[in-house]
Amino acid sequence: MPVKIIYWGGIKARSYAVIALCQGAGVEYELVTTLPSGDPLPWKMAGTEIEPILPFGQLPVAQHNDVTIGESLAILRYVGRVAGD
Ligand SMILES: N[C@@H](CCC(=O)N[C@@H](CS)C(=O)NCC(=O)O)C(=O)O
Repeated sequence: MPVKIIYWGGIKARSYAVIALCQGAGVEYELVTTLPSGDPLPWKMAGTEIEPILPFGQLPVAQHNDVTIGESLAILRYVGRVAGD
């Protein structure tokens, strides 16, 4: 099952390192983009339909099997473990 990476569409920003690690380590992933609320900036996740699944109310979030992880550094660590580190 691929690691699902959820992030805003159009920019990579904090999802970039996660995507790069998946690619470099050969971990299958699926990028799922979502739209933030509020235009113009600052974009906020509060009030969006996916807010309930965000552990800390922010993106990126990763989902894999029955695990949902917030915080990009924690996601990197998780992907490292999936890769066998
Ligand atoms: N420390 C967090 C920061 C996450 C963060 O700032 N996410 C921003 C997008 S880059 C966000 O979700 N902003 C919308 C909000 O705060 O509602 C991480 O590294 O994952």
